Amino acid sequence: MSGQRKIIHVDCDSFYASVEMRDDSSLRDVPLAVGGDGGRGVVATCNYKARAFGVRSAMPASEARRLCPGLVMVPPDMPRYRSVSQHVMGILRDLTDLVEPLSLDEAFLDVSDVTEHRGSATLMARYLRERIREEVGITVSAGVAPNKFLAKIASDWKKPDGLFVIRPDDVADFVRALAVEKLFGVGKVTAAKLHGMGIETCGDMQSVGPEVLTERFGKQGYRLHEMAHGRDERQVVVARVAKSVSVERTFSQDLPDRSACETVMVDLVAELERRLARKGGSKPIHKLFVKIRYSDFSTHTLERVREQVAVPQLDDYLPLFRELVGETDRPVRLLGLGVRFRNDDAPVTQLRLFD
Ligand code: TTP
Ligand code: MG
Repeated sequence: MSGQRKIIHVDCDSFYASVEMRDDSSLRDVPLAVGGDGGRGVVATCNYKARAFGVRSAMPASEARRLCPGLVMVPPDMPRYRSVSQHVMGILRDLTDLVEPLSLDEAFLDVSDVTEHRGSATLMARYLRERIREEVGITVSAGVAPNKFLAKIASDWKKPDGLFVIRPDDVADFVRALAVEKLFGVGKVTAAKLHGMGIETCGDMQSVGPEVLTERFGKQGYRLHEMAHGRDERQVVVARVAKSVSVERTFSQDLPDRSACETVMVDLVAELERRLARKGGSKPIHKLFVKIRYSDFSTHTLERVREQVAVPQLDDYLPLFRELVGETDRPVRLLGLGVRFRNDDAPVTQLRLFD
């Protein structure tokens, strides 16, 4: 490993609720929860006004209402949260390719080799928070540290709308006072066991030593020992880049002829466009392809290089389809279409071996 790493962890504040407040000004000054409001509804998240009443994620809606009688509840709108998430992740990826999303609203960045912002991870985190606030219209909290586990703790430290930095020189002092509950993987059960051993902080854990911890907790014990010393070698792992995106549909009743297929392709093209927006981003397209399965289960595909299309339309696929099926009308069981991306930039992966 080459020297000290610089990791940023970014986590949007009360994410679903923040999106709702952004898009509807009447929700900005009220205690707000997002979730199912019915008899068995559950709170997905809530804004910080509602948290002041004790409302929390995963709480039954009925309990949330009891704690906070003025609570406003709205149903979740996942497509909108996904699109806001893409916007946020796009801003992060502008800074570096080494972005590892953990969910819609949080990600790790390895900025060790970024030279912009004078190479300062603190300045980078400030810049990201500012840009997301201005361009997306929501607030995010960020943590900066020499590794993932500390960066994640740091982003939580000053939430909401906060930034907290743990410099390499601060790590020893920081972890010594850190409650074991804050450690990754330490839930109620492990915490209770540790307390039973007289261990409240990482400092306490340091004095116990790795043998005792491994004996008591198995493999997790060693990780606890490492974290108690502020160590975590896990790399930021960038997801493998999609090589293709496609949609296909199997019909409960075979499509009788070519014109029926062409009608269905209108829907498939629309679905492909949505999926491309989600998965493909703005990657350049290399090929288009069409797949067909006849009622006798024989399957055929045809692909053609088409580099000029940005978002493929029905007219881009019809020639391929017609070439593939020829003149005969045979009943069709499955129809699919898709794109393959140009593969000239090697995928940025930093795969590593932890756990
Ligand atoms: P979190 O980041 O855990 O929570 P949050 O963004 O709402 O609040 P904050 O980070 O400021 O503490 O989760 C992100 C989103 O995931 C959250 O907005 C809603 C969803 N979620 C659920 O649907 N159910 C849950 O139990 C949790 C914890 C989150
Ligand atoms: Mg969050």
